[in-house]
Amino acid sequence: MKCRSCRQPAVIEVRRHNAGFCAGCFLRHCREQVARAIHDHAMVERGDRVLVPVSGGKDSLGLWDLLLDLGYEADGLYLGLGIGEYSDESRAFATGFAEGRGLSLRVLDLPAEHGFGIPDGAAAARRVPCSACGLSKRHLFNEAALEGGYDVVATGHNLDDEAAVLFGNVLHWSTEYLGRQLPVLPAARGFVRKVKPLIRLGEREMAAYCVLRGIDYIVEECPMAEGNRHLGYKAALDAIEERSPGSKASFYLGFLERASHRFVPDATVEQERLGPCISCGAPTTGEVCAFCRLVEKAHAAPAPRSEAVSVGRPRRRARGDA
Ligand code: Q46
Ligand code: ZN
Repeated sequence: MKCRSCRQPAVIEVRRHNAGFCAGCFLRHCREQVARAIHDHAMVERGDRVLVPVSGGKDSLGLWDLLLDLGYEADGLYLGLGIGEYSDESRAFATGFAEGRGLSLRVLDLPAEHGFGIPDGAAAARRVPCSACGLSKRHLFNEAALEGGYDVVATGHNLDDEAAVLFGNVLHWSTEYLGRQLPVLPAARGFVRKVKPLIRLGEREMAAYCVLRGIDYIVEECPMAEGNRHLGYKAALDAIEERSPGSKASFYLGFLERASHRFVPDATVEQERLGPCISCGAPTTGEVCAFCRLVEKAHAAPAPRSEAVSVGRPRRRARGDA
């Protein structure tokens, strides 16, 4: 197979585009896809300060690299989740990337700063781990961005991730989630703008991008992911994509173009009910935000499984931003 652009031998085939690329043209293709997503959805403006939460995986490290390459001012944020060896390893990949390139990376640690790790916090709150993890990340990324004066948080959700989430939301007709499943969530009352610049690149493309750019990333999946519904949706879409290349892109990008606006009113109702959490000041629809409730439950749990639970107490401070 030859490269679609320059006719040199191809090193990767992207079936969705029915094309092969040589290394140089593939890297350019990735940059173009990110630049197009940013432009089409007005994600980031020149001069914006971007915060990129990095997990040590291919998507977040690749995104950080791509944003810098495209000339954006982007710093990293690593959040330790207290998931045993997996967290130790992922942190080493994130710090290794930043140190190797002389980049600014802020490191936060859930057990050290809030007194619990995801496995214990989830058990204490009777939530599935990914739910406790997701709400902690949303809260702490937003808080870090506000504290650091960043304009935007850019996360490494790729096309496969977004198509799988959409699939789940459609299966259950979760219209409120569908109304928020946008590649840009604008800044609003205590929330920093959030963007997903990798929506036009799949998992395989991101892995190839990192290999070709010499980016070392953690290949191992988070052990907490096992059995979660998201992986089932991904597998179902993979099977469809195998038979019909381009299905994921037309499903997700078609949703953005033709259907997403229909669900926005369902999400707006929730937004209008937001007020400040009485404990931390973050925006919430209740009195106390979901993260503070999780922290309370983790601390109240009688028999923590990890030593991390005794490390600290929840921080109580007011932030009058919401
Ligand atoms: S880190 Fe957290 Fe993921 Fe692990 S606990 Fe689930 S959500 S799987 S991106
Ligand atoms: Zn709170």
